[in-house]
Amino acid sequence: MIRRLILAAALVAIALAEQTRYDGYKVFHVLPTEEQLSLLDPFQNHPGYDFWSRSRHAGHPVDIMVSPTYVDIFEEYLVRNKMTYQIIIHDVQMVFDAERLRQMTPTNATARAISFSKYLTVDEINSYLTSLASSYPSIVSVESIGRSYEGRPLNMIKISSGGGGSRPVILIDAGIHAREWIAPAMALYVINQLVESGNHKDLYASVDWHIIPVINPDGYAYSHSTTRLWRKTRSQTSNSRCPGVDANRNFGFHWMEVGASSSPCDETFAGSKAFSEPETAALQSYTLANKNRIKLYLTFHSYGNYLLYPWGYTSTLPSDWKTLDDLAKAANSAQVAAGGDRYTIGSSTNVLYAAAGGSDDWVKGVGGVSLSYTIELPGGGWYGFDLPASSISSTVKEFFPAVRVFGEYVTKNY
Ligand code: 0X9
Ligand code: ZN
Repeated sequence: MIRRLILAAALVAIALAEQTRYDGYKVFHVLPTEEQLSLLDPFQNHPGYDFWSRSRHAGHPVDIMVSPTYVDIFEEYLVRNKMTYQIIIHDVQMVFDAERLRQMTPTNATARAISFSKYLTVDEINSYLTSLASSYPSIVSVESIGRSYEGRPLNMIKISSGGGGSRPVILIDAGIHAREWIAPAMALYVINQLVESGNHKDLYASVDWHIIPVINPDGYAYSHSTTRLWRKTRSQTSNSRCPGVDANRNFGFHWMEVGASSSPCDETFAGSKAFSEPETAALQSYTLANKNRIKLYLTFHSYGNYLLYPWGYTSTLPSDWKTLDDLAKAANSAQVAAGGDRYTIGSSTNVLYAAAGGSDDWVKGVGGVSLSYTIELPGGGWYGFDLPASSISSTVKEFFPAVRVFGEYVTKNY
C-alpha cells in the first residue's frame, strides 16, 4: 500500500516536472481607444507576448499574457502611451496550480454519468460517447471521421431518431483550439441534454445532430498533460522546435490571405499548405460527403462572448448576412434570458479581426452550409482561458437555450 502511494506520488511529481511553467507571467487587460489599437500590433507574434484575446475594435478588451522579462517594459509602454489597463493575473502559474488541484480532485463521475464539475480528458470524453452509444443504441452512434496526427480517433457522435440518413444535419465541433477547454465541455453538455435529459426530443425529431466534441485531441491532451496554453495541433513542422499548426487557419478557403502566419513558431501558423493537418482534412472530407444534408454549423471556441458569422477573410458581408445576424440575435436573447452575459454579434472580420483559413469560412464558402457560426464562449472573468471548473456547469447551462434556438430554426426551416 505504502509502496503504491510512493509510486503514485512519484508519478505526479514527474508529470508536474514535465509541465510548462508560467511563474511570474502576468496578464494585462488593456482597453485601447480607437486611436490606440494599432499600438499593440508590434507585440503580436512576439515570443514574450501571448494574446489571449484580441480585437481590432475599441471598447473590447485585449488580454495579453506577458513573460516576466518583458513585464516592466510593457507596462512602461502602456503608461507612456496613456493606455487604460489592469493587471488581471499577477502570476499565471498560481492560477494553473489551483486549477490542477481541482482537476485532481476525484468526482463521482463514471463513464456513464458525465460530470461538469471538472474538465474531462480526451479518454474520459471518448468513454462517455461510447457509453451513450451502448445505452441509447436506437438514437446514438459513434464513429471516427479520421485520425489525428498522433493517431487518436476523431470521434463524432450522431444523434438521430430515424430517417435513414436523409434528414437535415446540424454539425457541431469544439476544441479546434486546444486550450479553450470550455468548448468541448459545451459540446458535451449539448450531447448530454439531447440524449440523456429527455427534455429536448423535439430537437431531434426531424433533424440529426453530428457532434465532434474534440476535433484537435492531440492538442487538447497536450494542454492537459504539459502546456496548459497550447493552442495548435501537434504535427511536426519545418522547425523541430516549433510543432503544431493553428487548425483554424488551415482550411482551404482564401488560405493565408490575412491574419495568419507562415512561421511555424507563431500561434497562428497556417500550416505548410491548406488542409496539411489530418484533423482539418477529416472535417473537410466529412463535410463534402454530407454537403447536401448539413444546414447549420457551430464551432465552439473561447473566449470573449462573441457570436460570429463569416467572413473572417474579408470585411465584405455575405449576401445572406441578415439571416445569419437575426438568428444569432435570437440565440443571444435566449441565453441572456437564461442568465448569460450578452454576446457581441457580427461577421468575424467586422467585430473581431480578419483571419483567413477558419473552419466557419470554409464550411460556408466551400461546404455550402449557409448558416455557419463561430461561438466564443465566456472566459473566466479574471482568469482568461482558465474559466474555473466550478463555473463550467453554469456556463454551459446558460448557453444551451441558444443552441435550442439554432435547433428549432433548422427544424422549422428545412
Ligand atoms: O482566431 C480565431 O481562430 C478565433 N478566435 S480565438 O480566440 N478562439 O482564437 C476566431 C475565428 C473567427 N473566424 C474566422 N476568422 N474565420
Ligand atoms: Zn479558438
